[in-house]
Amino acid sequence: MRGIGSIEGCAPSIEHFVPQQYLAPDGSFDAARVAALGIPRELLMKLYRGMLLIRIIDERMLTLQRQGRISFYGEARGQEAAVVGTAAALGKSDYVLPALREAGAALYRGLPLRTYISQIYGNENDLTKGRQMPCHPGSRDARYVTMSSCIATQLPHAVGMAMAAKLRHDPVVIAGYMGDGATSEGDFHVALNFAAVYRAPVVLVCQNNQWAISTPVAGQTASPTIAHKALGYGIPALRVDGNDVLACYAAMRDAVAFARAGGGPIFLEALTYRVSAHSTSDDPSRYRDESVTAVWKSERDPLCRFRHFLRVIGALSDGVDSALHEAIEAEIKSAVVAEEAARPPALATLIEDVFATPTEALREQLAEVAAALPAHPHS
Ligand SMILES: Cc1ncc(C[n+]2csc(CCOP(=O)(O)OP(=O)(O)O)c2C)c(N)n1
Ligand SMILES: [Mg+2]
Repeated sequence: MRGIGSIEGCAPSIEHFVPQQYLAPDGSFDAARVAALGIPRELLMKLYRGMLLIRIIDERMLTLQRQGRISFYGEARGQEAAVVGTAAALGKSDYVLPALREAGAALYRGLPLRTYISQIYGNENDLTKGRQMPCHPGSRDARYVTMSSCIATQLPHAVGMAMAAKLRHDPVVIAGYMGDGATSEGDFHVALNFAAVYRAPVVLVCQNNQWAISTPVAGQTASPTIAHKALGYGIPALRVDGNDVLACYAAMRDAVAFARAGGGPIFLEALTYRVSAHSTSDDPSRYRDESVTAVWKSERDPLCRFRHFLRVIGALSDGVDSALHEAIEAEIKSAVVAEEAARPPALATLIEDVFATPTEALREQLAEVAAALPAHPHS
């Protein structure tokens, strides 16, 4: 999109929906246009680190899952630009309600790596006490609400939180993320309608990675773009190349400013591709042409594109890049060693957090479990 000014108050025509892009897939860019974005070099490097961190964590976690050391994992490979670019435009006191693939946003917002990995192991250090599937981190400190596995349920929550903020005159913005598949859910429509009517300060971000497990986006909707759905509800929409981190950041920055200034909800569609399997329980070669995936994985890779840009502008040398890789690898390795060695959550946590005082029935059941597990080291 050409900016908020061109969309405010009226639906743009379809030609406005050519995705905004600053870095072409081949790495070329218009230096003046990029400079006009005014992104400081320090932030550029932070974006790069955030993207690289996701890429390396995903590789490590996939290996751990294949070795049987963790039970499940869902990669965000190929979507690092959309995750980090959008997250970076939010303020510290804003909130994130994620969908499936935004854990990198939690890390970017300060979730400690060990805490993230403890959640994947579901051990005693896990903030959610092993009660969630792996890859469902949540953090009060990072203002990152635990992901809900039920597709799109986070969207009415995001809008509700935004309404609460509005009623309290709290200038926070809520970012509600979703995948393309989520836009067919009733919750999506409920959330958008309510947000539009009551002008909730929410930025709705769709990572359109073109697949919802085995359903391609063409089988998901007859809408020409996902962004059109927002227009139908009277919500202005932006569309970006989701593999261009600068485009994602710039659009999200505009969107957040729009929502914070009282403009109401705004929608951002980031066009990307799920180059990985849906999760470690999936085999995409059974339902899609993986030669298409190969193109996205190589020529359209968001990390390579951004790395090329950073090299051309002189912000990243081979030495700095490999030092960064090594530092991230070492950080992940020590987090895995520590969290793999950590104990499971104490047995009593099974009945905590439901009632202020656990009921007699729950206490009896706990005793029964404890008796059946005499060797359990934490009962
Ligand atoms: C309400 C609901 N229906 C179905 C599922 C099973 N399911 C899990 S992920 C998924 C696809 C989600 O696709 P999308 O929203 O595009 O996100 P992506 O996985 O591509 O990031 C489905 C159907 C679910 N978790 N919740
Ligand atoms: Mg999808």
